[in-house]
Amino acid sequence: AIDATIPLKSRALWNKHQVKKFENADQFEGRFIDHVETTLARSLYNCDDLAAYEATSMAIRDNLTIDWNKTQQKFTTRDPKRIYYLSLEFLMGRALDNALINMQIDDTTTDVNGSKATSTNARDMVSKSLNDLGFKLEDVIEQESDAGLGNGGLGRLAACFIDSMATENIPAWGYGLRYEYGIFSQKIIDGYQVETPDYWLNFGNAWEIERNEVQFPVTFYGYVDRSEKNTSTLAPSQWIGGERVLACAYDFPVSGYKTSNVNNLRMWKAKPTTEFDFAKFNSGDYQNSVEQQQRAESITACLYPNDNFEQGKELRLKQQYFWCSASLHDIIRRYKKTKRPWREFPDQVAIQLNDTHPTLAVVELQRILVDLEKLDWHEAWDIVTATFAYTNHTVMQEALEKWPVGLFGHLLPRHLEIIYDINWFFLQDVAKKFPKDVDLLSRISIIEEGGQERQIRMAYLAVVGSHKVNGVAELHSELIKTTIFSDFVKFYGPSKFTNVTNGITPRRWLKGANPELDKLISETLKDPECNYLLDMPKLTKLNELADDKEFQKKWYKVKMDNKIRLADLIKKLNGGVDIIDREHIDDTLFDIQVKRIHEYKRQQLNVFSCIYRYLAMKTMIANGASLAEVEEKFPRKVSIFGGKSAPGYYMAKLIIKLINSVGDVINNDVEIGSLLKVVFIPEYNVSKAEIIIPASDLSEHISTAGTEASGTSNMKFVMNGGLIIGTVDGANVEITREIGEDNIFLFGNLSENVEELRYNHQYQDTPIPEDLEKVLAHIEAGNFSPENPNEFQPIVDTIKSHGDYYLCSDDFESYIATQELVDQVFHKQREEWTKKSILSVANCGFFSSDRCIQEYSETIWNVEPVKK
Ligand code: T68
Repeated sequence: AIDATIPLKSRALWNKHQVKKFENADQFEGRFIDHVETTLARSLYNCDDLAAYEATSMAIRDNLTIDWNKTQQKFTTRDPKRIYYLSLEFLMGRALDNALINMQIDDTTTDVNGSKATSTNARDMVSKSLNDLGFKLEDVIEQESDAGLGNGGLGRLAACFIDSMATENIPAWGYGLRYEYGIFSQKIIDGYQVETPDYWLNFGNAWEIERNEVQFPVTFYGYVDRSEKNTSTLAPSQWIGGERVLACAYDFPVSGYKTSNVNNLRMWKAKPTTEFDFAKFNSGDYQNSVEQQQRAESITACLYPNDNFEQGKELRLKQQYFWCSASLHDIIRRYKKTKRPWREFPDQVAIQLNDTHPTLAVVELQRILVDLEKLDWHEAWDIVTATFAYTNHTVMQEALEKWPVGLFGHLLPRHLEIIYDINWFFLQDVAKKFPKDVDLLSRISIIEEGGQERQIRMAYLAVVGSHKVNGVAELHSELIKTTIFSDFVKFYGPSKFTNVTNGITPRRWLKGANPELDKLISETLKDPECNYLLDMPKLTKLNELADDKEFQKKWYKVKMDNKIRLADLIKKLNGGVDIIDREHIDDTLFDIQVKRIHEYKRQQLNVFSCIYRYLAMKTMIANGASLAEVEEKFPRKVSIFGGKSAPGYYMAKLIIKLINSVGDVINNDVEIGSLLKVVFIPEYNVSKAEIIIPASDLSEHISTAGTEASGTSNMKFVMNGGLIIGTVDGANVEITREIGEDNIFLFGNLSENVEELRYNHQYQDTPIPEDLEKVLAHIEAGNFSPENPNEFQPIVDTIKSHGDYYLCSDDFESYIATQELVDQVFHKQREEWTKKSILSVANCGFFSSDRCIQEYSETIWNVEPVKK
């Protein structure tokens, strides 16, 4: 592989100065000081925690970069099939701790005191070195801002997958956008969500490598040139672009657990081209011309802050095309180096579409093959469909991407033509197969007609352009076949549609977030090197210990410590004042719902149940019951909420305000003391999740059946020994199967009944349960908003007057009854509870994202690991 044209003398020099990784504490310390004094231009005397964080990160990045180079060289020589994961969101969180967990060091040197250091764990080694240098690893880690380049589940899934692909030695690259502003940060002011910009790059980014040499021009607007000879759209066409911007690559090395393979996450930033509008310049409008150019950067300025909702803004479409075009040209450039013919492209390249956001890549590849590479249309289309596969994350109408043809054709005129042609051939095939079904054609068409304007249905385009379509949990994968894609199942047959149940990386979500639990597990499994993290089904050994009283005690202690850690965080966020009663912490059920705020996720149902509990407690007291009697009926509990609302989502923001207002009333009611508390944790993000999740006794996954495609926080809670109260929705179904139905608290209506229940609300008055009526009446009376009594009326109205679309009233009673069962087990049968907690962890192995990546690799991508 070594280029024979390089003279021996030069090669010798390169070899002599070969860059080496640090391999022990001493070498790490040397690198650290190097970076402080040269890269950061600081010294011993002004090296603060932030500088220490940067120097540590850069020292580790150096090691990763060396392995990255080797890995990429190896892939170039071996030339295996590669997988490219296209995601508009990568919700990575912090990198330093994760890199330390993944890294292996074999330290055999002796330190200054003559004692032999034997640590093989990079985290311990770096921690000790930082101590010696005058820092604490925990404080250093805290300096890093979260890379919050995603909204929620979809973006975090991409981050877990990129971790598992590296761990599983899959030749994979991720492609995304390098937003200057990630998901906004959330302040709570007077109970309301207030958004502030997240300029996460404020202190630079130690983990990225700016690749000035990797740049692609990307074109927008313009027109399609139809020369006389060239009247058929199927023939190659010339797209004469209007605006041009540059896509510049920023690379993030992605390490895997216990492997020297380092994969790449390539993120594009938009920059102005160096071309200049000379007409403007000459007319003296220099300032304007510069400003125009500057506008290029706005393409990658900001992440769209909606989850499960598509707004249809032109800038969003621009982001999508910018990213798809740059990524495809990069992929093709790499492919072309192999000198293989085009027909082998799908044997070497698999591209996974994370939702419909990258569907333009399908069209762009077809355009490149037909217009630029001059392939025949059908030959090109076979290559395209063999390359792409598509993951669907939702069946909810408001989240399905559609673009008005006017807006689309203005920005991407040639792509619109190609979509029409794709559709034309597709509909011909459909008509041939079902000649009598006239309605089918309009139903299945990629172009939706009949509304005010024709719209492109991106999900349909993604299905037609891919060879496999998968849902993200079993129930969801069945639902897409019977609802949004039922006509496609009729046409293609069911085998095009498959399921890959989501997963999470146990490195971050177990070892990183819950070091005490990791320690207990590795000791118990006699696995000091923590190899179980690569083979999570090994945890089933814990089944034997579920009844062991000694083991239960240790298990319980871990949970207690994590609850104290969370109580400390809540205290800090509350200005140093405790909300949680420290004296009774082990008797307090930590009941947690953290996720994006959305009506379908039903935080409102949870807060209604808090109000119900509060009112019932108050009634008991009013009737003369003692606090002990109240506690007997309603044991100690703190309901913890967290999550962001999309800035423009009125109802979700009002739900946040309601939670805070209810908390204000309940937390300040001296009559009930500390028996019930309601807490809203502001700015829920990945690093907060790492503290919150390990502290749960119970977590809430209570979406209306059939609405939550999978959910992944449910898996995180279970992996940390928290029990679940949930509906029969998303991956709750598989969690029940894996851990056993005795270890999960399920309630509520099933998805097959949802349609009928909704119908009943519309056409017959469904009665509202009496206890819910009381709750709603209390809200309507203004008891949580004395200054503005009608403030929460819109929430009440969704249930009483607008058809209760999310079926809160239908599930309320079984929810309350199930909570009573929870209280019973937690407070009266604590050993039983701990046993369930142990069994949850013992049987959660299926939910490792490593298993997902193996399934995708074998059943969809047809790629294999490349190890040594
Ligand atoms: C989530 N989707 C699903 N979407 O809601 C969740 N949407 O059930 C599933 O577990 C997870 O994906 C992973 O599969 C999202 O998070 C978005 O964030 C989103 C972003 C932009 C546009 C639409």
